[in-house]
Amino acid sequence: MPRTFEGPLDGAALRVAVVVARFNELITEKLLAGAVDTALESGVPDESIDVVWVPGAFELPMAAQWLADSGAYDAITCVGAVIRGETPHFDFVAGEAARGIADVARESGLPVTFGVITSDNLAQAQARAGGAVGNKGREAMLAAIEMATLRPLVDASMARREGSLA
Ligand code: INI
Repeated sequence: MPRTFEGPLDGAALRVAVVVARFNELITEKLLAGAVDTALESGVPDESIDVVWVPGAFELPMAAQWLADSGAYDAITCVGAVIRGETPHFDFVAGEAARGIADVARESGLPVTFGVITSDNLAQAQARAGGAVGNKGREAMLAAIEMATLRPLVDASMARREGSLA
């Protein structure tokens, strides 16, 4: 039988941060609410949730890096909304946000999750911010919690395996 690892969605012991972009705030405030509500529903204590605002999605990776470097969090969720119709540099802003957030996650070893809507128009963004297609902030927080609780399971198992081989 293969050994299987899956992080439980239990945030009781976690400290989390949400980094939220102010650009398209009518959308991002809904993503923020989705992320915070999901953390609370998953058992993260209210006092263990911090929220950090930045100007736009382009700035999300830098703030996430600061928070990761602080050592104060088990997981970080980034939320933002980049809407193609509103900017000729959509691809740069969306691409840098995605690449930067992935870089911070890999380099810090901390779950830093991507709750950034990238859509063609406002209606598509609304649908993904608590509308018909769900809430990207909620999805990103669930991913953050799952990854944060998965890590110790994997670490402990690998340590046991190394111990048994020693
Ligand atoms: N930032 C966003 O979060 N979403 C957008 O749709 C957007 N548009 O349209 O340009 C946007 N631009 C600002 C950008 O994120 C930076 O804040 C700015 O370039 C300063 O670095």
